[in-house]
Amino acid sequence: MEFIKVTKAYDKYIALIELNRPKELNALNLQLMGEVRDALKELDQDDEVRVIIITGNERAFAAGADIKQMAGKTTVDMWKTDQFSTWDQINKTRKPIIAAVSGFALGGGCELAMTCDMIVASETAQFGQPEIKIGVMPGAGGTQRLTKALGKAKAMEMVLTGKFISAEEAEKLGLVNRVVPVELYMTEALKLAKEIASMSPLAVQMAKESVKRSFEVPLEEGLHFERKNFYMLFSSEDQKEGMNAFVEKRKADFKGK
Ligand code: DAK
Repeated sequence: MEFIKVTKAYDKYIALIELNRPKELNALNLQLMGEVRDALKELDQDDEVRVIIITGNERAFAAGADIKQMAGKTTVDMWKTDQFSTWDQINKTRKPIIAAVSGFALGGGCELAMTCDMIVASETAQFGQPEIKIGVMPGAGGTQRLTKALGKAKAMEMVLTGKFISAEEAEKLGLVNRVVPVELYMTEALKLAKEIASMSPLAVQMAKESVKRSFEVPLEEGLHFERKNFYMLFSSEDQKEGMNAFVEKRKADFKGK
């Protein structure tokens, strides 16, 4: 891996993917995105890992797709590289992903954060879809996910003017889970990850799948999907462990079985 670093923490339950092109503000070139896709695919299959965190550095989560790499590209070039399959793959990750965002989360960087399941932001984080300023528009979910998170008026303004919003505003608008001082954003993301990692990983993944489903289907179908997952969890050892632990007044020890 040249442009990301992958490490594990908390009894290997938590995997941390750090975007690592600091000089370019973590601009997402094809190779970096390929590495993120491959790492997520591997971590999703890794039984030890329960929660994944994606982060950048204090100055930038990611300042967008690599403009220098894209500048000379034609429609045919873009079609042939089929970068969307990379993004689709990321979106298919079953384990919960937390984006720990500090500094710039712009364009593809904002889209990557929104593709994650939760966002913990530092007070210095800035979110934006500035593609309009370089003659294009969001292409990796920005017009859809931002609109679903913020509503039409705010999303439209951000997408059509390219203006950034602060972490504080992003929290007010419901884009991020919480905002903390810059020196604490990783600690806070790890805290959230640990809390989720102490639950049954099967229940967590099925619950994630069900919440995500609500964005895709009408309520009736979503409720049906939720019920199937709910029933399914009653065939897991974790369900027995969780409920028995409650009855026996002890802490549950979930094994993901
Ligand atoms: N691409 C390439 N290099 C970038 C970059 C980017 N997006 N952002 C910053 N850099 C580089 C700068 O060129 C500079 O490099 P040197 O000139 O030193 O070699 C270095 O990072 C530091 O940046 P600045 O000197 O500009 O730093 P400042 O603090 O002055 O400004 C800034 C920070 C973030 C406001 C500014 O760098 C900026 O405006 N950056 C561009 C932000 C942007 O427009 N982002 C959207 C890019 S378009 C797709 C999926 C997704 C996408 C496309 C396709 N498919 C699946 C097909 C997404 C598209 C985008 O994200």
